[in-house]
Amino acid sequence: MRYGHFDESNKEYVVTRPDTPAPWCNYLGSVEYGAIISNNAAGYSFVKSGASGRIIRFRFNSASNDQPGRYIYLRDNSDGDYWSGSWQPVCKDLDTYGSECRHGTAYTVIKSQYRNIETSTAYFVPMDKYYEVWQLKIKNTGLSARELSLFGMVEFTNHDHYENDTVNLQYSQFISKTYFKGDHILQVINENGSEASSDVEGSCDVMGEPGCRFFGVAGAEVSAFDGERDAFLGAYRTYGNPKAVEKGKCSNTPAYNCNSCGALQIDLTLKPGEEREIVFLLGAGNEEVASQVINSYKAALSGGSDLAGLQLNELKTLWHSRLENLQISTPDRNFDNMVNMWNAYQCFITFLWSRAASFQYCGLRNGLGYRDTVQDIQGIIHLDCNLARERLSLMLSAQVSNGGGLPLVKFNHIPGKEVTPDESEYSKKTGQSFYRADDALWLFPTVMTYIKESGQWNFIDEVIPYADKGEASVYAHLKQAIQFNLDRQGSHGFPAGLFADWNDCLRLGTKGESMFVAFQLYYALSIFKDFAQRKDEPEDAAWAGSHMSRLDNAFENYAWEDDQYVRGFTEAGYTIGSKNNKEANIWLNPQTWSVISGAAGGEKARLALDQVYNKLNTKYGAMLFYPAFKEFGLPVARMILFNEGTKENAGIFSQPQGWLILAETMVGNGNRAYEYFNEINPAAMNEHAEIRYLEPYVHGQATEGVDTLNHGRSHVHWLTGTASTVMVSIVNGILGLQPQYEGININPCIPSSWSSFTIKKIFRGKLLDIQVDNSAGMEKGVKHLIVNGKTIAGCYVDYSELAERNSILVVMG
Ligand code: IFM
Repeated sequence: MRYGHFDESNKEYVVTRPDTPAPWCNYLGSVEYGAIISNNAAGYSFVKSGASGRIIRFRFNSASNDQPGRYIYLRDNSDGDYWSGSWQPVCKDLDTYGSECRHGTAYTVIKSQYRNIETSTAYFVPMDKYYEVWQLKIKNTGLSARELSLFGMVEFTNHDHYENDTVNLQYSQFISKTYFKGDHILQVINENGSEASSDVEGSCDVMGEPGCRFFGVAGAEVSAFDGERDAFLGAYRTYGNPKAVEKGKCSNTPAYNCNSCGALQIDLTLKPGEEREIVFLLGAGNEEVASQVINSYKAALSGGSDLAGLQLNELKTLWHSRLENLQISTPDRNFDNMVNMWNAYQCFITFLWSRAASFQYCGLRNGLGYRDTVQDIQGIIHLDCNLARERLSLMLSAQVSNGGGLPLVKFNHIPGKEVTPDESEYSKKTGQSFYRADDALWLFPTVMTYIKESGQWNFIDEVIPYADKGEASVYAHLKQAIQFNLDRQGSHGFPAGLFADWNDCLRLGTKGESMFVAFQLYYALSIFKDFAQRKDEPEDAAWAGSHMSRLDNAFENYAWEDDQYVRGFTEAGYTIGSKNNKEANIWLNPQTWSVISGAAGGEKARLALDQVYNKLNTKYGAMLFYPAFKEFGLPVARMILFNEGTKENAGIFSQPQGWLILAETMVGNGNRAYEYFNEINPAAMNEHAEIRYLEPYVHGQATEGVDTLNHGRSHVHWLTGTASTVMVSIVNGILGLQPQYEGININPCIPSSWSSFTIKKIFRGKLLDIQVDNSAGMEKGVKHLIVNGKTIAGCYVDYSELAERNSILVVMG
């Protein structure tokens, strides 16, 4: 069943049926003022943190998981019939109510049509602002005049902190008030003073400023208001039938010791064909700020200028120009939709918000996970190198001087001054007390990709502080990261798995060994060796090379079983992922990472990937391992806690699918890589949205495997490492765009049925207008390139060949 479609030219997904299987969301704003909104206008807003800077209340895990939100009610005063500008919360019968939601780049437009009244509401956060705009256009499309009342409504939190607001009502309800100020409702929290944030050292005795939020309107007079939620809704009612809307009159009740809200009533008459624009404004700020903001829209509306429209266009221009850095046209529209818009946009959203705010999490941990963030960077390097470099430098400054990464990098991270997991204070502050084995190893592909894409080789010599003490060049940081794992090994000479490797559920400890980390380490050594050679550091290169040889032998002697790699060894000597095991006897990640790392080539690579195809693949992607754990479990295999076929317990974890696609392209299997991509491509599931559940335009964290009752159902939308991993596998693997130090390889690995396709890529400021000719029906292999008329053998273009705009023909064969 389908609920919408892609509008490629506007870079939008259009939801045409509002009763989607789950709320289908979008992100608005910036890390300063962020917002999440569903296709039915549900969701929440926050300043800096979804957990501790919350403005709109949202009830996680409520029955429809889609309330409350940013609601605009409409009432026909001739007969009292009422509806909402988004289908929820009033939920008129879809036979009489028309609805459309357009999710675009940092904006969402929701339209309604009911009884000859059309509304269109654009929701967005203007660039660099601490407030959001709900730009409502309302039109009477009928033949008679209409007497209407509109009610804009938002439920405020009583406390900035989500938990206090949700479960500590004996406190939070008594610190919040609302005032009506003519054109807005002002909510004041802690008017008598507050305790400053507990993140600040010794803060509990410090008086802080009151916190203010406002909900106002420009373009119409307010005829009545409610600042108290229950006065607006009425007792024992829901958002679907508020008393004020039913009666046609707000009660002018401010909030005092109860739940605050902003509800503004506007009465208006619309002549036949008449259209009005009314702008609701919600944000953080006191009365002065509110008045400034609201007055700017009033002035624009009365002067006939379209301030909201201009701001919306500014956002579109910014986002579209970012996405323009890579655009493709292939025979597969669903593939193009993901590359050109949605996967790229998701990469930016995960990069910006990390794992902070969604309909599944609200960011309680207040920091950046090390591994997630370093991987997220990879997803945007090809689109915005500068942004990537800034975050990469931050993450290097969160590496401890012993080489490991801080598991959680606090939002107020201070390089050189942080405590580490070796000290109990770190655990008190972050709840994390152990190193993960993999964290700093993600730096290697990320640094390499950044340098090759940007051409900024000198980054390798940039001096960056460590998190705890001292400083070193990026090169030395990397060497230290390798040392961290060399210093922590088990009896086979593989790196210890510590508190976790990529798999949060695998607790191998200080002596159990992880093959994932072993392959990551091998890859890190090969990248470092290459850096050392370029820097003319032969001793370092030899050092890295000798560890690679040692690992090669260990892989051969202990990790390879006929046609597959094992997953690891416990401290007690049990082999995880051995084919002789009853459970979990074939794992996905060691097979793919053996190839990605370069440790397995030729026959071994082929056999390992064939095992995945034969034993783990399903029509919705490859399972993380199989069969699920039912017996072997704690303390090592914590995934046993999950139902079989779910998440890390034999589920189809989405992020590793990217590694699988990449590995297949590395061995030249374009058909199989594409098959795997199609299995997990959200856009390809648009017609079967009732099976997948999640938004058909974003990757989720995991899909249910074959053991569950709902094979194919996906969970945990938007904020997942899948975005970057799949993006890398497409850009680097399928499209074959592989920047090198002094140029670029263009070496696609595609389905043999694609006879041609085009790519437009901005590479170090130069346009590459690429046409791929695959009339030979290849999966991989480039005969020659024609670059601006000059024929070049192979797939490499040296930077010196490039002009500002380049026409490149890639002839496969
Ligand atoms: O790798 C992790 C990630 O850091 C958080 N989500 C789960 C993944 C797999 O365990």
